[in-house]
Amino acid sequence: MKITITAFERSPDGGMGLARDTRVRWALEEAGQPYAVRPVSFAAMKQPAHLALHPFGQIPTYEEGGLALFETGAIVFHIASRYPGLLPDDADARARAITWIFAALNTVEPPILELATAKFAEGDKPWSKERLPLIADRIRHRLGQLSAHLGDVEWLDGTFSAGDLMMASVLLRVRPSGILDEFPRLAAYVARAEARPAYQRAFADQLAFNTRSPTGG
Ligand SMILES: N[C@@H](CCC(=O)N[C@@H](CS)C(=O)NCC(=O)O)C(=O)O
Repeated sequence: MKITITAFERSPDGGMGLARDTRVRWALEEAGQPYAVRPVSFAAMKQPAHLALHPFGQIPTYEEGGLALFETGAIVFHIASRYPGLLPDDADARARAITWIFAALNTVEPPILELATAKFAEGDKPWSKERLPLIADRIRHRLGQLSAHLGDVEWLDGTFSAGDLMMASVLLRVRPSGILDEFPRLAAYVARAEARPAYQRAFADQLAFNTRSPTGG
């Protein structure tokens, strides 16, 4: 069944791979599934046609036959459930890998998002200077806990899984702040994830997509 995802017509990051379509591309590459990408402009994202796919007017979305999904957690979980390669066969190991998807999105990503909001949407507010270090410390607290859990192992729970994909994807978003590099084990973990051929393909594809010429060449 043909898979189509949506992505920013032009990602605001210019192809750094931080927009969330990258994690979906990565999951599809890990699962060996071909897919098409439909670009959506900021204006089109808020129009009825896109809102029918994504009630919050965001990207990415995922269409496969009659199925339409939004939320990267649900999309990556769906890909990992439908295709082999991203979740272990053992039921308990599978449940633990799924737990890491939730942990990445519900526990690690929120303060990272808060930092981006504080910098880019609220950076001109008078209280912003005082707020930023508080958020940075909340991120450090979480990364410290994650680093302690990871220790010196390669992946969060045995073999690489959708949980690692989501966690590395979330951690990549904090790297530009410099905070990730304060945690060498986590920086190395992200580097291992980035070195995976599937990530390399996903990254290259989003870069080509976000730097294509306006005429489509
Ligand atoms: N929780 C959602 C967040 C989706 C999201 O924030 N998408 C961003 C791009 S990475 C977006 O569409 N931003 C534009 C907007 O919100 O108007 C998910 O994981 O899919």
